Amino acid sequence: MFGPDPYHMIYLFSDTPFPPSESVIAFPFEQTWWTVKAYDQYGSTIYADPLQIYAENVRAQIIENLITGQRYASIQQAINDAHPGDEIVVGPGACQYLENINFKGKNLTLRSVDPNDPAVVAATVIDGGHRGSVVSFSGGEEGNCVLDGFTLTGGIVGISSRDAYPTIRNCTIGSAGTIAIQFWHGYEPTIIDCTILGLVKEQDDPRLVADWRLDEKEGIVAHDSAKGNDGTVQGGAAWQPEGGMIDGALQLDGIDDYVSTEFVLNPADGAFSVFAWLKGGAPGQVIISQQAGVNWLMADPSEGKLMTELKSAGRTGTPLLSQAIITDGEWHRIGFVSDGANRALYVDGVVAAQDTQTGLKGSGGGLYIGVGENYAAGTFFSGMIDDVRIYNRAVKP
Ligand SMILES: [Ca+2]
Ligand SMILES: [Ca+2]
Repeated sequence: MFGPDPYHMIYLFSDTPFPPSESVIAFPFEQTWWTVKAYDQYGSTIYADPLQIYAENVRAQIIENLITGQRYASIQQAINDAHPGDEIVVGPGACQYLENINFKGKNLTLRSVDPNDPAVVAATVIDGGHRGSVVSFSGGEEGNCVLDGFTLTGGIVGISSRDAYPTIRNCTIGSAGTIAIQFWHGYEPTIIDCTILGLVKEQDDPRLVADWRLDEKEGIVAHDSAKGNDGTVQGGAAWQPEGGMIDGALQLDGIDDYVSTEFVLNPADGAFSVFAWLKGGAPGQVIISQQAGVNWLMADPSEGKLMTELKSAGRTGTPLLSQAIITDGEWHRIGFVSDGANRALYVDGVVAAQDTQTGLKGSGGGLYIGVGENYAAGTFFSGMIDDVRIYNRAVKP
């Protein structure tokens, strides 16, 4: 109850058996007093002494969906009610927002009042307490899912992103533990102008079925850090422990060097993805191929554009050629992704070619890294290859 003086409490805010869900964000009188009157189940009533409210002591917490105009008592409640594309604005808290937030796959914007003002960011704090992550992206959030202008603290981790690649801007990201951000292989969130107070950790992904990091210093074994499907280095290819894109890499001579592996997966079995870094090479050379199969990733024979021979088993099957030249001597991350019906080639995180081609032709053979499936002379790769990864699902790089 509110009133203009302690003896006239005339404005009733709520008399429900439940706590009021609305916030009082404007005082009803020039000088406002407030008190509490509570009933119990036996009809007894309790009064608290009225207190005067001083405006300078009160900063209302405002959580508002700008699209619907609806205000909320918690950030999570606002997200739960929101639709994709909505914009939720959170005012600087009188104290911290004690919540663990989950975007629940919704592509919406959650921002502070002024994400570009460091003072606002410092005053808009979400504290995850002693459990979980402060903010979770649990799957399906894309680049237009935006977290903008918050300070995250508490929680076991600051941000957890699984099967999502949201945009996180102007945030100070910390946690009560050592990890500020954790994400799962292949789904790295876009971090812009953030202060990260802790580790950024890539977690294991059970659908990563092979990962040859090529960080060895000697020997003929290329270790697979995902499933232990180690490869064998042939032809005397040279380890480059300092020369890779991610730590070390393998230098191939274009004559007889390559890596062979046991069977990893059959392209006919459905969605899968393959990625690798390369530097160098020449038109017609192959980065990855499959024994008794086709060339998965190669430079086209005339200009060195990324292409794949992974194609439908039927008569309509055709190779897929991009316009992206990969043999220009720079490091490039190349990839092929099939979701079972659509195939796409990626160069440096961007789609370079895509089409629809169902039912890829299968093979139960092992893989070659750095030579074509038929050992043809012009298919041996001359350059460096690094971090070859295979997933048994469609990954967006
Ligand atoms: Ca050699
Ligand atoms: Ca490496």
